[in-house]
Amino acid sequence: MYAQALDAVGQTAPAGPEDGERGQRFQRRVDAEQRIEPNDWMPAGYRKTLTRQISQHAHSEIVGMLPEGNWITRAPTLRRKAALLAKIQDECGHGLYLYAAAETLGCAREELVEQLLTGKAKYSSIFNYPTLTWADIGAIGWLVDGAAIMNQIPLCRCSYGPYARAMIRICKEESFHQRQGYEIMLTLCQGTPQQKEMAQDALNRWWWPCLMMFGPSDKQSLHSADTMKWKIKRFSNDDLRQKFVDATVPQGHYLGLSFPDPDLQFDAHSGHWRFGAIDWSEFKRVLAGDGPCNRERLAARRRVHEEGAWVRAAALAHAKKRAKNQAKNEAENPAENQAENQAENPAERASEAQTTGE
Ligand code: FAQ
Repeated sequence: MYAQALDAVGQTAPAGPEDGERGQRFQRRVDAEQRIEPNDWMPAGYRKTLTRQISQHAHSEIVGMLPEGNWITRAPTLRRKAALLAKIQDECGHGLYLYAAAETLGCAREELVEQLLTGKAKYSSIFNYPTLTWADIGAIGWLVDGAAIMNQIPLCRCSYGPYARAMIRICKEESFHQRQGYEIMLTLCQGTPQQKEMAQDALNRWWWPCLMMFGPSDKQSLHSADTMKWKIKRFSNDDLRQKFVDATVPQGHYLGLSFPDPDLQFDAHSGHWRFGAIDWSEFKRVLAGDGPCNRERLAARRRVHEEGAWVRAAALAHAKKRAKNQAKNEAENPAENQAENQAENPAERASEAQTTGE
């Protein structure tokens, strides 16, 4: 009820023959690593899958504030509280840049938010797990942000300009988040035996859900073929998952922690850490709305949306009043406004001069 289960493989529409010469030209631009911008022609399938991915990403950032928000009032020191507050505000900012990027594809933000609140849109499975102890805040920074960075760094080279540019700033901030999380884990692991145990317990609970963040296996992935061809995604789900495991296992060992996977072992031949089978039935359950916190997360988003109705109404009333005053002012002082506009837009004037040959 809260999110859809996985649909049938091969459901997305690739750039079809109906796109003809335009479609081929588009693909040549993508292949030549040229950025696609909002006013450029693009295949309907490209627009659709980008809107889907960017909006799901935005929803994830917004819902992702909730598990950490749970610990703001209980952070152990003032320094930890300040860092956690700043991190959560960053996640909110990421959500807003991403909604803005999705809007450049022609859909209204209200519509996207509505899809989240009605349970039609997905958000990352990871945010349906609870934060039971302070160590979970360390584990989220270290592992969840670590996985997010692994997935998002290649998105800085995504073929769609507004998404790629949003990702640059987001990745810088995520990298700070990852380090603050690892530092929490390090402090706990160098503390009392109870603190270390708490860190180990957090790793035990977050490890497998973090591996699921990268999405279904390549064989099961619905969209990868299209999104890789369109250079939205640069690496497959399985490749990114492997990169994450390779980077993270030595970090865990440095902390003196063990991973909850008896099959985890280093394969000297390939240079990779081989890991055990992921329980995809759990992933499907969480996507279908039956994870530990799905209902709680959506109920929280719906409640704050309702409580924020007066802010949206006030912002709209203010914008309307401003526009009315501006129109009145322009009607009363046309000459003054013309001069002001010219002074404000030197670049526009220069380009006008060029086209008129002045
Ligand atoms: N959870 O065909 P694919 C963060 C869905 S941000 C839920 O492989 P695709 C920051 C998928 O949407 C974390 N659903 O899909 C932070 C599709 O369903 P649909 C979010 C998932 O798009 C840190 C279906 O399964 N990051 O953590 C998941 O090619 C700390 C089939 O899958 C992004 O969104 C999942 N884990 O690849 C915030 C990054 N995986 O749409 C707060 C951008 C798959 O057909 C605190 N997104 N699905 O109904 C991506 O890179 C891609 O969309 C993937 C999925 C890799 C997530």
